[in-house]
Amino acid sequence: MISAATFGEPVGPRDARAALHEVSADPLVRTDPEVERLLIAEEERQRDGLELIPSENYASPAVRAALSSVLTNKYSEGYSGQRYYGGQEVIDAVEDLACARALRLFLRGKECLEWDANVQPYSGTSANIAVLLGLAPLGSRLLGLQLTHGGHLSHGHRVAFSGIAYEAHQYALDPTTEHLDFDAIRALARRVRPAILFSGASAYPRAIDFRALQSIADEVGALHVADIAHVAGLIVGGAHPSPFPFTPVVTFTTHKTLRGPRGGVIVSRREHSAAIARAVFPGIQGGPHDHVTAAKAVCFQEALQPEFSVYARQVVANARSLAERLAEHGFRLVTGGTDTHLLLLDLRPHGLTGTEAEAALDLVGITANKNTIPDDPRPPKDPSGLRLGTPPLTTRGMREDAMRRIADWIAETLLHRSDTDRLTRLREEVRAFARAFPPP
Ligand code: DSN
Repeated sequence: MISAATFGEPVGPRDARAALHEVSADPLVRTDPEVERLLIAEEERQRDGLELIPSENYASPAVRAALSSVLTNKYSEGYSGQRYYGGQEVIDAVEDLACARALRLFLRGKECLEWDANVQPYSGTSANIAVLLGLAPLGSRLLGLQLTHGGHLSHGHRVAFSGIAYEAHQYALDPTTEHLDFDAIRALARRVRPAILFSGASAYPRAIDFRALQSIADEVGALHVADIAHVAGLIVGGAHPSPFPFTPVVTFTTHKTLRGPRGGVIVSRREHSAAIARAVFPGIQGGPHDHVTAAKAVCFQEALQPEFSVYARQVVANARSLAERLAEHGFRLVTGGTDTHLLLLDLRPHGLTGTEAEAALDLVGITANKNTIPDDPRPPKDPSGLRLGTPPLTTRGMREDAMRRIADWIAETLLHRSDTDRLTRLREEVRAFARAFPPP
C-alpha cells in the first residue's frame, strides 16, 4: 500500500498517484537503486556465464522466497520450546520441520529416533567449531586431511580456530596415487591418538570411504566427525557412499550440492546432541537465522523428491565428462579423474598458475577457482591448480555434451590466453551458450 511514509514526506492525492507510477513492483528499486543495479549485474553475470565453482549452486525460487521472508524479522535464541523471546510458535514449527527433514535426508524410519539435527549453524565452519567445542576439550588432539591435499581449514589448519585451539595433526594423500591412504592414516592415528578424527574434504575428487575412516576411529578411540559439506547432495541422491548410520557426528552445508541457502547443519547420535546444541548456542552463535532455517527446510523437501537423485547422478556424470575431455586436451587431473562433482587440474605441465588460469577464464565468462594441488610448490594464494565442479551447470540442465564443449572452451582459453581476439570470440560463444540454459 502507498502511504506518506513510503516516500518519507506527506503527499497529496495527485502526488500520490504520480508516485504510484514511479513505484516499481520491486521495493528495492525504489529504496536503493544503487544496490538494485549491483544485484542486476550479478544476476546477469550468473546468467551469461558458466559457473564451475564446485561449492556453488543455484538455489530454487522457493528457497529464495523463504530467504526473503518475514522470518528475518524474528529473534529466537534457544531451541524449540526453550527460547529466550516470546512469539515463537511459528519459528518453533519451522525449526522442528527443518530438523525432521534433515534427518529424513539420510536416515530411514525408526533410525531417526536415535539422532538429532541442529539446523542453526551459520556455516559449515561454524558447524565444525561447535562440534569441536562441544565434544573435545580445548587443547586436545585432532586429525584431519591437510588443506593443501584437499582438506578444509576447519579440520585443523594452523590459522583456523581448529588449529589454534587444538593440537592439530594432519594426514596427507598417497604421494603416488593422490588418493586417501588408509594404511597411512591408520598408522598416524595410532601414533597421535586423536580425540576427533575428521573425514571429508573440499578439493578431493574421489569418493570417500567413510567406513574405513570409522574403523580407524574405532581402533584408536577417536570420535569420527564426517564433514560432508561438499558431497551431501550426492549422498542424498545416492551418487556417493554415505557416512550414515555408523558415523556418530556428521556436519554439512546446505548451499553446495544440496542446492539450498547458505548455512550449516550438524546431525549427531542423540548422546552427543545436548553438548553440540550448547556449543552452537550460546557457545559460538547468537540468534538463529530463522529465514535461513525456513529455506533449509525447503531445500530438504526439494532434495527428498525422486528427481533430486537424477540431478545428483547427472552432476557426477557431468564431472566425469568434463574430466575426460580435459584429459584428452592434455591436462593432468589430480588423482587421474573424479568420482564426484569436482575435479582438480594440475597446471604445472602447461606453465600456468591457478591465478592465471582463473583470470583467463574470467575473461571468457567461465568461473572457476584456483586451488592448491597435493604438495604444491606454490603458495595457496597463487597455487598450481584449478578446481572445477558441475553442480551449478547441472542445475541449469546441462549434460555430458555440454561438458565436452565447455572443456573445449577451457582448453582453448588456457592454451591461447594472450590472444585477445580469440578470447573476445570465446566470450560471445560462451554467453550465447549460457543463455540457452537460464538459471532457475
Ligand atoms: N569455501 C568452501 C569451498 O569452496 O569448498 C569450503 O568452505
